Amino acid sequence: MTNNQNLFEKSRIHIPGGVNSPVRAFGSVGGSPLFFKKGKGAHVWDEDGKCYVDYVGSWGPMILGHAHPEVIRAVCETAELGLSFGAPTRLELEMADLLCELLPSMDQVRLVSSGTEATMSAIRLARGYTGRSAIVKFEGCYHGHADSLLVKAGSGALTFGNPSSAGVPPETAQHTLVLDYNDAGKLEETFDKLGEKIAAVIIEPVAGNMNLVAPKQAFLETLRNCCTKYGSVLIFDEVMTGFRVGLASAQGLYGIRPDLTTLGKVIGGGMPVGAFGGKKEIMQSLAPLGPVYQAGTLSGNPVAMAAGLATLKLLQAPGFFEKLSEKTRILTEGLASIAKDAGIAFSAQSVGGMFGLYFRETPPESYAEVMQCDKEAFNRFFHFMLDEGIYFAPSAFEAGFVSIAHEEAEMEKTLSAARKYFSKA
Ligand code: HOZ
Repeated sequence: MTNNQNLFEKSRIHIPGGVNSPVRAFGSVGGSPLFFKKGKGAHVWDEDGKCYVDYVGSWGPMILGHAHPEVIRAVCETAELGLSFGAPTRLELEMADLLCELLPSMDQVRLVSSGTEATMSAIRLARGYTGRSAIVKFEGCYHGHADSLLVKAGSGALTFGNPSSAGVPPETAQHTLVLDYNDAGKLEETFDKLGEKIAAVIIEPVAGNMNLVAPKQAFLETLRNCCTKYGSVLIFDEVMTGFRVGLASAQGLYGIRPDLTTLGKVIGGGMPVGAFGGKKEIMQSLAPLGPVYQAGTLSGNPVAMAAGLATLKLLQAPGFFEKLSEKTRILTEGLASIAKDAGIAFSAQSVGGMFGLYFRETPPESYAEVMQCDKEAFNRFFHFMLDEGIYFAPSAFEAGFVSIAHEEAEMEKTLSAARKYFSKA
């Protein structure tokens, strides 16, 4: 038994399923999960000492690569001064000022401890601000695990949703409408019928939790117009895309100004963090100013702020996102071309430092199309690449991430392993 397998067996005794987040269990791809011991730059090492080129990057935050010296220094220096005060600190002010400067849609922001907390709070705020209950989400988009967001489509396009997890009361799910991503027509139809009841629409402006699905520009524009026309709050969930697809995030890339934005991942540089912010008029409904309650002992934690500020400082370097996007494009275009030469039904695409790999002729545009991908083909590819020392997300339905520390050598290693695989597949 390997060290990884041994640790997994032991973990199952006191941790349900042996993991603290389901996808880590390798349930989708099969086999035993890796336990990581360390990371440096573009690489991670497991408990058996094997080294991998890492394309998960802690699911997005590690945009500078692992253990970047400046981030580690900021964390250590801040930790020396105390880990948590449950009171305001200067670092929270610095973070709030920086986020509002980098995202023009954000007048004010509140810092929390996770992406789930950010989206859950943004939904409550939108409901409190509008006095309405209904919300709209899109099938395949994931916004953390708050009850009202663990909902799948109901029986018809205009019916409210059903819980997608046990433990979510149907009464809660019944305030959530689930529509198809990129379907502008259905969105308009829904708003024409129910617009005055809709408190908010929440969307991943580039979907990254059903593999990667890129938005159609016209769809995002329709979304903005519908929300403006009916006074519904448009929430961009940029927990994944924030400072990952560009310095101005997805809202800058597509030129759409949301009313509220949720953030996490990159803004914590690998420490637990979340944030939600937007129009001042809406944000002023939050306690202690307004009637919408929200609080947290570790909110704006100084060590997390220090890691996030150090990360955000480095990714503002001139040309950072051009370089990151180019690296990611080299990876996806390389993989697609190798598969094409081998006659395999495979496609790939990237947005900034995020990418999607699909065992399907063309990149999917909706959840239904994602479901048409050949999952078994992905699983075989995943395990071959893992053996070769390449760590992709352990599920056909997750996006991948490249860091600025991924260099030509790592790309070449990846493409050469893929060449070996596709020539035999
Ligand atoms: N939310 C991630 C999947 N899209 C998984 C996070 C984790 O397991 O760390």
